[in-house]
Amino acid sequence: MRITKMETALVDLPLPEPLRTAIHEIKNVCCFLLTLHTDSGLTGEGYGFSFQMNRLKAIRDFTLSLENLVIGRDPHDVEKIWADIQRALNFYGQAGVAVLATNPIDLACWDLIGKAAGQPLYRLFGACRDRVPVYASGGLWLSSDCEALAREARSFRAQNFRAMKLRLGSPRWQDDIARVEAVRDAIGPDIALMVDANQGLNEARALRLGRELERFDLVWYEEPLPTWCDAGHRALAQALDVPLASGETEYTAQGIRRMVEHAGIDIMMPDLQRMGGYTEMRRACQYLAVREVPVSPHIFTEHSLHIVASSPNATWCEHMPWFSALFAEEMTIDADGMVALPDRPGIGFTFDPNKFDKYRLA
Ligand code: SMN
Ligand code: MG
Repeated sequence: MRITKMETALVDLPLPEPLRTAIHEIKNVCCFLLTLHTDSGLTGEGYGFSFQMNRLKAIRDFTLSLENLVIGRDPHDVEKIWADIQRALNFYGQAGVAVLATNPIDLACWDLIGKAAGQPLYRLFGACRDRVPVYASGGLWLSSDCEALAREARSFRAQNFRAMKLRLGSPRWQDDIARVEAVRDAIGPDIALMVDANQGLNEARALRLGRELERFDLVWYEEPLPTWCDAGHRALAQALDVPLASGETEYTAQGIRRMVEHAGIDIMMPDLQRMGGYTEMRRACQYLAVREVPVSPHIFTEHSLHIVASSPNATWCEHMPWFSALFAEEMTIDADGMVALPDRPGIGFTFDPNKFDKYRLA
């Protein structure tokens, strides 16, 4: 099987209302779709995303610049393709746009490998489960007040979720505690609760808030500090009785390794596009398994399901509904708050232009 053509599309998915985290103002979810055509007739699909279309176009252009390393290749040579791309992009750094641009190519190669084998990816990777626990992440934003948070939390529970994540980072820590109280009161003690401060705090604030958070039985306290604050994370981990999670803005398995070795984070959250696709994501997860560090992949639910189902150290899969508008196949949350892995070959979620055509850029 040889790759014959790269086809791209840009899709600008509007959100019903703007969202805020401690550091993001989010109005649109912009996606760059990549389809790899082959001489076998099979096609492989991958995508990348950002919040700004003008910057996403730069990622698309970087991906297209890699055409000479992709056309004519057999997607089964995905490790070599990944290495060739990183070598070609060494000048631009093994992070940022260079890695983000690699991701859709790597995803599409793996999609082709799965389709050629007639197997869903998690089974090719080596399955350890065929359904995975998910937590609701498409809500409980910093832009919602306590009343809205309680309403949303109850609605997540009614949709079968057994876990959910709340965004923190209010100007006053007392307001963050009121937000946690509102959600905990709404869902009761049996639903798992995570909180995420999106790198919005400094060490003193993160410690003050963290001490107050200890009484809520949280699954984790995510990104209290900027990603590079290794010493600050270490101090927090020592001082606090709540597990720390981080890692979503680290690039490649090397970034994940640095954080584990120097920051002492309890739960690592590698992000598929910042790993540069499944090839490096699996390397990161296997490194974390050796270090006995639990993994919960960051967003990209349709794709991350395969990582959670094939990584013994993976715990929760993040349920972010933003990208469902791209795919023909739907996902259901069962009565236990779990999602079953697709039995379809490859990624098992396929682009459906009928769903996104109205959001596509000319
Ligand atoms: C997040 C995800 C996507 C956009 C903004 C924030 C968040 C998470 O950090 O972990 O889900
Ligand atoms: Mg986060």
